Amino acid sequence: MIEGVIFDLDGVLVTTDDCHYEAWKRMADEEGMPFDREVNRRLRGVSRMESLDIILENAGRVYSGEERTALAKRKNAYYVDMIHGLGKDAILSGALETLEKLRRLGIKLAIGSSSKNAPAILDRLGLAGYFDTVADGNQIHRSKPDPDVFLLAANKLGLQPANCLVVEDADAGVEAAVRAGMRVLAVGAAKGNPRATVQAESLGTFDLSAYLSGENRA
Ligand code: B16
Ligand code: MG
Repeated sequence: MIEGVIFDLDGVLVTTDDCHYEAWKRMADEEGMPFDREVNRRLRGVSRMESLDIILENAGRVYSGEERTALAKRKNAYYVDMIHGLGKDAILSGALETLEKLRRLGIKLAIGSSSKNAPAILDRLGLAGYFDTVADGNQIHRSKPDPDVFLLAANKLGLQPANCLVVEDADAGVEAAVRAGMRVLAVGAAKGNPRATVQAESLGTFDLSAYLSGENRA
């Protein structure tokens, strides 16, 4: 029985995955570091500092702790600037319809995001009211692929992991959900991940409420 759905935020509900890429790209270009969409794929779902470490693998020299902190701070400033400019068109296709249908079915809803900016994005786009609880990068020490953020979300919902389904666009997030003992719908960049329970292009091409109704009847 699926009683709760835990949504990743960036790349599942909103287009901010692209803002993360643009902000890292600006920083990397300024520093003369190689960075492209292929490397960016490995950044999906992982924390800010771990993302920076992946970019620095190709940087050609070792960066001190102070330098790393400054680079991450600069990227975040670029990112925060971008999210201040976001409007409702940043909400991905099918997201609102899915949230509304699941609420009508009585399914509990949570956010499980690695991002420390998740609360600001939810407020800015008027999404906060859809969720019973939010677990994000401010509340955990180990980000995806560790299961912590999803286990925290389930705990805050008062549900067992086996009764939760995660929606993810990151391979690291699919892995985190599997390690948490949850089922997982892989969308976007994670579509095709063999570890996922079910796959779809996006929430716009998949009727999650019909899927859950079917699973819960079976
Ligand atoms: P921040 P998600 C993740 O969010 C992003 O996918 C990842 O690219 C980012 O590095 C991470 O949040 C941390 O974000 O720098 O805003 O704290 O996909 O788990 O919602
Ligand atoms: Mg994501």
